[in-house]
Amino acid sequence: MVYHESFQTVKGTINWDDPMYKLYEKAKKQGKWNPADIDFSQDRIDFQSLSNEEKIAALPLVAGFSAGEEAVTLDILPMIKAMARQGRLEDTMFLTTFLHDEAKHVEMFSRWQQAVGVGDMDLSIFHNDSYKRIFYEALPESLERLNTDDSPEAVIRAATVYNMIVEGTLAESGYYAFRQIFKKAGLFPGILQGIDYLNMDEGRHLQFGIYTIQRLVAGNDANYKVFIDYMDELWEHVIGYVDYLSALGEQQKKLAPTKRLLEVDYDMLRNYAVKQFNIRKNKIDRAKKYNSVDELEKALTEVES
Ligand code: DAO
Ligand code: MN
Ligand code: FE2
Repeated sequence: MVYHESFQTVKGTINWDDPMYKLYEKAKKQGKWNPADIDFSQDRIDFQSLSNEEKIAALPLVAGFSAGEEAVTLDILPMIKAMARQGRLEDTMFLTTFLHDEAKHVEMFSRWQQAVGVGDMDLSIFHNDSYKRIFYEALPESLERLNTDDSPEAVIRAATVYNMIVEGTLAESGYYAFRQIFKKAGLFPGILQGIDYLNMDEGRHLQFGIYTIQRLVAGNDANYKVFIDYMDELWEHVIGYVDYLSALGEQQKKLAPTKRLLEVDYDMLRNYAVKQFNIRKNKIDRAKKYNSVDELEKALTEVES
C-alpha cells in the first residue's frame, strides 16, 4: 500500500516559480489548437494530383511520424507516474499537458492519412531496423523501467531516448524535412499547419527533458556518463534511419528521374540531424559546471524569469 505522508498544497502552495510550473502555464495558453479544426481538403486535392512515384515519396516521413507519435503517447505514462511517486507536483502537472499534446499529434497524422486516402495502407513497410530499434524497443523498454525503478539512471535513460533522441533529434529533423519537401513544392498546407503546432508543443516537451536530465547530472559525473553513453549508443540507430530515408529517396529518383516535385536534399537532412544531436549534448554538458542541483535550479529559475 502506498500512502501520502503530506501534501505540498496544504503546507504551502504550488511553487509558482518552478520551471515546470511555468511550462504548465505556457502549455495551457499555447496548447489550445484542435487537430479536428485543420482543413485537409487542399492536401487531399494535392495528393490525388501526384504521380504514384510521388505519392510514395511523400509517405515515409508520415510513416515515421504516425508510429512515432503513437509510440510516445502509449509510452509516456510511466514517466508521469515516476514524477508523481517522487512528489514532483509541478512536473506532474506539466506532464498532464504533455500526454494530451502527444494524443493530439497522433490524431493529426491519422486524420491526414484518412483525408488524403491512405488510411487503409500499411505504412510500416517504411520502418527499417534502426527505426524499429528506437521506436519498437528502446523507447518502450526505457519508459517501462520507470514503473518499478525511478532511480536517477532510469529517469535519465528514459528522458534521453524520449526527449533528446526521439523529440530533440528525430522529430526536429522531421519538421525540417517536412518543410523542405512540402513547403518548397507548395503542397499540403493542412499538414504543414499541423507541423507548426507540433513544433511549438515539442519545444515545451524538450524543455522538460533538458531540465530533468540537467538537474540529475549537475555535479554528478556518474549520472552524466549514463546520459552520454546512452546518447552514443542510440546515435547509430538515428543515423541508420536517416540514411535509410535517404536511400529510399535515391531509389525513387531512379524510378522517376524527370519531373520531380518532391525533392529532398538528404545531405542537408543528415547534417541537420547531426547538428540537433550535438545541440542536445551541449545543453546537458552545460549543467556539468554546476556543483549541485540547488545551484543549477537557481540558475534555471533565473533564466526562466
Ligand atoms: O512527438 O514527441 C514526439 C515524437 C514524435 C516522433 C517523431 C518521429 C520522426 C520520424 C521522422 C524523422 C525524419 C528524420
Ligand atoms: Mn508529439
Ligand atoms: Fe513530444
